[in-house]
Amino acid sequence: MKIDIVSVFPEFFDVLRLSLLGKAQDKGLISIAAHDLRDWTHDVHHCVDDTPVGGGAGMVMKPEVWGECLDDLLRADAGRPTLIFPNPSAPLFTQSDATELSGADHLIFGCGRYEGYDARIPEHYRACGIDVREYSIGDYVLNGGEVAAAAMLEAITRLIPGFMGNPESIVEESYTGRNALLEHRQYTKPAQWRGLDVPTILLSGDHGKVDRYRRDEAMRRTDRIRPDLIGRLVCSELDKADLALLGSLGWDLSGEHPTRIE
Ligand code: 6GU
Repeated sequence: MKIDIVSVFPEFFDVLRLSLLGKAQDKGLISIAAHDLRDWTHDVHHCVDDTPVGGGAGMVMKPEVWGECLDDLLRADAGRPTLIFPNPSAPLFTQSDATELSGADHLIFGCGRYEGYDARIPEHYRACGIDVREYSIGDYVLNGGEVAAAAMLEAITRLIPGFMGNPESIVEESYTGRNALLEHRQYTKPAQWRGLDVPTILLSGDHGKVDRYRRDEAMRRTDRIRPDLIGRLVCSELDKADLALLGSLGWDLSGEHPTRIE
């Protein structure tokens, strides 16, 4: 997978050399290039923004500079590129978006700063028939798209076959698959630490019991912290023990999805 990132702070992405992302680049699984948007300006001040039309606070990134930059990056493309613009006012980026995009062959992240970018930029490339996505990474405000792009990039690339040392760790983790729950808590040795015990059932060696304990724990945690995820489970895909537990936690399981009993 080829990844281009456009930003006025391209050095921000030096961190992507570290850890598994660095290894994936060394292995040739992905190639990442961070570009300085100001390289596509023609004025002495390398200006990339201007005041918002219609008034208001802050600055908006100019379409002409982005247009020249993205045209160049798209011209170099042989496959099907996907353009991604981090945007706090866009739909939430989810694990299923990450899964879908992990099959792409070229991603281009366009990181806006200040109050954002001219809305005609994504509109133009969409009209050209390019796959253009705008995503937020959560309900909070960042100074620019850089942190959001790094988060999405990490979520996407770790799903590329061969990226992870142990591919099984992807199968079991939170938010994966149709019946997504928060993951159960994890423990390692020693069995006792500062007066706190590992749950004894995990030491039993009985895999069936351990699996059930973990599943119950995952459902209880999800019920408490993210009941919206319980509401998205599919009742017909739950086993007897799942249904009994959710029933005891106050869920009605007679429909397609669980609903809270008031
Ligand atoms: Cl994608 N950008 C910015 N600036 N803030 C955010 C965000 C994106 N997602 C959540 N907050």
